[in-house]
Amino acid sequence: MKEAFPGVKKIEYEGPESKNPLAFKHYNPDQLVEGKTMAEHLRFSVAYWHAFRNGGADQFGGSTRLMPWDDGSESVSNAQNRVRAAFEFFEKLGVGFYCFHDRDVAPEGATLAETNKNLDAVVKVLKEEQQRTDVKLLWGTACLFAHPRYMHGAATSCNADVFAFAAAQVAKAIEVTKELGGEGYVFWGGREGYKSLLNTDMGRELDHLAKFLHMAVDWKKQVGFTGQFYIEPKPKEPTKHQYDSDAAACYAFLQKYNLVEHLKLNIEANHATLAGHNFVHELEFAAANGILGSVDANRGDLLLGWDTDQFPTDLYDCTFSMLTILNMGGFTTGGLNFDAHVARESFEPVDLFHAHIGGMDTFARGLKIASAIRKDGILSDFVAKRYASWDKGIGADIESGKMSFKELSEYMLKKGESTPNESGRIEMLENIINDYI
Ligand code: XUL
Ligand code: CO
Repeated sequence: MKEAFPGVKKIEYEGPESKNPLAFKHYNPDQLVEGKTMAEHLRFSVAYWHAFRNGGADQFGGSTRLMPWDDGSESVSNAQNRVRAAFEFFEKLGVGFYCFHDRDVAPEGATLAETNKNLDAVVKVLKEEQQRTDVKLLWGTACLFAHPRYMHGAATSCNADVFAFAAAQVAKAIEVTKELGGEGYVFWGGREGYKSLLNTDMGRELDHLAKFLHMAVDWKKQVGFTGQFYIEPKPKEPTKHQYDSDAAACYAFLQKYNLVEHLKLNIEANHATLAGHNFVHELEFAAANGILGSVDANRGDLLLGWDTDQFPTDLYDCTFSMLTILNMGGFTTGGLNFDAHVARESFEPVDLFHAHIGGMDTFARGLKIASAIRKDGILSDFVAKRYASWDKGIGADIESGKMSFKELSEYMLKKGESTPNESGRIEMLENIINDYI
């Protein structure tokens, strides 16, 4: 096959002074930060569906992107060529991982058996290319939302046969993920939600979703897949109400159905803002509950109410998210997957490089800044001091469970009034963060 990106050489680190748009200014893969290389901290991944399947179409017009390696057909040979183009891109970009849905990489056939055969034929090339390049699979997933059979949902469909089809599809997708050495597997509930309560039995649908995930956990053991399972929260799109609406809703669901030990969360920045949260709020909630697994790194547009999936270039967001990730001890199986697409106007192949370079450099800067903040201890010292009343005396007694309402009433009746509060100093802290950025 001809080179897919003939005009682009391997992207190198040239440092902050470089003016070369096709070079990294901050992402220096081998540079050590807190004892690990940047590559080990950030674990960047390319999302196959956006980088190689999304042509830029929107509700008002068709695809704009030039993809000279793609003949536009739904043939297996075209899918295999696309894989070779994708791995040339991963290699030139210097990224360690990629992610895909089953239907991104291989075309759907007339029957499930035919579809599985198509998938196997493409997985063979994925495996060859992984071996050739050492690029790894961060996670695999199944597309349970695009085909018309999933119009009412997959695991939450009113049609039991559709549940069965989805189960068979996920079983195969888990097998394929294992075959490719995937480090994780994501469940994003594409159409697991509802549009109208008039035709929906919500309790039954939630029970079905839990049953589906338990079956997946059993299957994982049966086939010997040792990667991490994740749920990806999202509040809306495509259904009006999605069951996995945010990190807290997912955590409650996992707890109710005894699934916490089996699934962590894959937090996506743009999904957090759609849920009315900051990206870092979702990360922090997941980390505080021990279920932060991986990240879909992108950005929304607060003036638009939909999932715009833009590349992350907001330094504040990237700094705060890296602070949370460093504070929790870093990724294990997870990473930063660019679930983002180039703008419809950025239609040339080279734009794919510019987009990813920007995302990688912004997170690398965020990592360096977050590490400097941690080293100086300014935020952690402030927070520790703010909660100092809990370290001894009455606070320590409450935390250790020695106190009841009776004793606290006696304590306060004797004291008469609580110790005065101290300022939260929010503006001062915001100014300090700006000094680091
Ligand atoms: C949809 C979304 C998905 C998941 C994988 O908004 O983020 O692409 O990341 O199914
Ligand atoms: Co995503």
